[in-house]
Amino acid sequence: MEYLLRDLRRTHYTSNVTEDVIDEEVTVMGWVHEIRDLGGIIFLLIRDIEGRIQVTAPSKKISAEILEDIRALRKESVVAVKGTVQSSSKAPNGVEILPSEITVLNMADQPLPMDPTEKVKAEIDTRLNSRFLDLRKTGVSAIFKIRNQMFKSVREYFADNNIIEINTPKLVASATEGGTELFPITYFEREAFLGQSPQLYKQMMMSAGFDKVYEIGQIFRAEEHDTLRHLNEAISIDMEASFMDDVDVKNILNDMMVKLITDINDKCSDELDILEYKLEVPQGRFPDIDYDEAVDLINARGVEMEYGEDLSREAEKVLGDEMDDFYFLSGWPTEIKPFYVMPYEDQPQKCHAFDLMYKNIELSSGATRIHQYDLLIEQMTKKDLSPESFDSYLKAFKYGMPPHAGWGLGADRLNMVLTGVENIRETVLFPRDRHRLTP
Ligand code: AMO
Repeated sequence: MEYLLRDLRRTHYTSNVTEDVIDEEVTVMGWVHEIRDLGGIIFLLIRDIEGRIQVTAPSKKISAEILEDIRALRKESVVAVKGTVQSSSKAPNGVEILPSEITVLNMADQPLPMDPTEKVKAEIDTRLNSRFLDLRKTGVSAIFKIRNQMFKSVREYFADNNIIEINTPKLVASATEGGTELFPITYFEREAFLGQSPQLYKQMMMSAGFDKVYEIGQIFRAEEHDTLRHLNEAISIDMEASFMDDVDVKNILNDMMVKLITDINDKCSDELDILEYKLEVPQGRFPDIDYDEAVDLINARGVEMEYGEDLSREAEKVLGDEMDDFYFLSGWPTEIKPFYVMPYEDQPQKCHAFDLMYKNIELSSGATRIHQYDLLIEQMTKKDLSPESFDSYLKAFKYGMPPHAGWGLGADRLNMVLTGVENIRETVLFPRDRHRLTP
């Protein structure tokens, strides 16, 4: 048995083995998905990133040596199969490969810790414990193919609108988001934290004159939540724009969602079919409900909510049932939003903050920011934050900070919406939650 690649190279992915290459010699490489030995004939299903192809070995046509090699194969082993393509009405794709050479590149141990053929449903924990095998499933890799298109479309949207990509530090000195906890770390002789949000940096980039910026990066939240929508390490798509307010950046978010969903429908139709999921492209502007109105509505539907509270799960469900799929929830109480959010001029107990909701999931939060130094200090003090610990941030507001606004959009939650999965862990290769730090 051979285990090395040497000068062996793939000539075709399984998806390229079609009626166009009948009678041609091809080499495919992948995993042994299935072996069916009927005595006189053996069927192999080889799987790669693109799909599966049947390899058919009738004992009358194939050498005894190759038949022996096939019989020795174990499920999920890695192989290279060279052979001739022939048409077959019985093969799943109408063609099959008649093998002339089988090279085992790695034999898989048995039994497998889990079955990656989707025949047996496994619990999420079992799946995550052997995630490399779980990710071999077509239905699971479809989520990540959609995720790939999601980031591609988002980047395209930003590039088309002259929004500059930035990268900001994730090792930071202070908190930005009230309410969620920080992960402390030891940074040489001092205490530091893992960043909760690029908030302060994206705002500083407005003072730096970059006009419009975005970042796609990790955010770390030491929340003890154990829900289907929270992770302790998530990906946030953040944007910030100068000379704009909350309404302008809502429009940006709205337009980006429409492009994104249109793209996913156009470019990932196979993956959506695999997931048996339909995505509707939203039309026009998303409706907008004011926080006060939402509180009244929630109470009217029998779920108690006091003015000034954040939405409970039950309250989110009420709104999800009443509103369109996508909607904005705006005009939040200043008290429960972070210090950097601009209060209404005439009614400072309310502020220019909004959330973008999809049914009952919060996808994004954003706001017009305070750009005046004195007002920022005032708001920090009201929230019991010490301005001294924000020195390097505050400096950026003293020497020419333009009015600005922005938002943060949870990429993993967005991925849930685009694939229809109900557990956020499904959208992350190696999720980090309250109980999981491996693999
Ligand atoms: P916020 O804290 O609301 O706002 O976060 C923005 C979005 O990030 C996602 N998100 C999470 N996703 C999974 N697990 C978590 N634990 C988690 N926490 C947040 C959500 C959320 O809507 N600085 C502001 C944004 C801004 O104003 O620009 C911020 O971080 O989808």
